[in-house]
Amino acid sequence: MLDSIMRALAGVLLMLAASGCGSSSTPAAPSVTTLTGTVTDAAGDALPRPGVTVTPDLVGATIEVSGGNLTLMVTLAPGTLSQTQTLVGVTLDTDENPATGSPGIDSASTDAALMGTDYVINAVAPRNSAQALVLRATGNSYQFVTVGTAPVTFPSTDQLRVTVPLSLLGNDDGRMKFKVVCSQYLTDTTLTGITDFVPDLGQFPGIVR
Ligand SMILES: [Ca+2]
Ligand SMILES: [Ca+2]
Ligand SMILES: [Ca+2]
Repeated sequence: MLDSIMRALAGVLLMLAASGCGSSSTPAAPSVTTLTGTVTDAAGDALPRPGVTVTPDLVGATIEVSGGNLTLMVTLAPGTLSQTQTLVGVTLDTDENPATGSPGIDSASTDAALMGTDYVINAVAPRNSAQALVLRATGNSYQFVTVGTAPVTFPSTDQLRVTVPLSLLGNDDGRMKFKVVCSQYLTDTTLTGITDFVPDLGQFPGIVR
């Protein structure tokens, strides 16, 4: 008697399990999760700097993380990106902890309460190349070491793209805060001050989720 009840219960459980499966008619999502974050900025707000005729002017940036890689796409206002002379710097707070990494994103630590920069992707670096440098903060003191390089491509005249494996970013989970700055090379070893920020200084950083 008990045995038949148990078998009947098992049958009901199987049916429930089967109906549970059947009710979800959509196929399982692919195992590759894509995380994204986008920031935008006005055109025409870049700071003119001595020695530069066309000032790099950021209008937007997107980070996409998928399949173990981070792909960065930065867009400048039409005609303001020099593919060989503009330096775009992407500051990443990979652990989303303002207390770790370099404080803020500029030398005045303006954003220190919002971001502690753990990694920077500089593109192009060096000048006149199609290469990006990946840098890691070595402490809480604006000091960085190079941890790798990546090729830079230009999908259009005003866009720059870099893909970096997460293994170069401390095997981060891809969730992070970020801001983007730009400046212009004056010589191989000197740059203008930052000409534009996205999001602007003091504003909350972009978030990759
Ligand atoms: Ca701008
Ligand atoms: Ca940090
Ligand atoms: Ca993270």
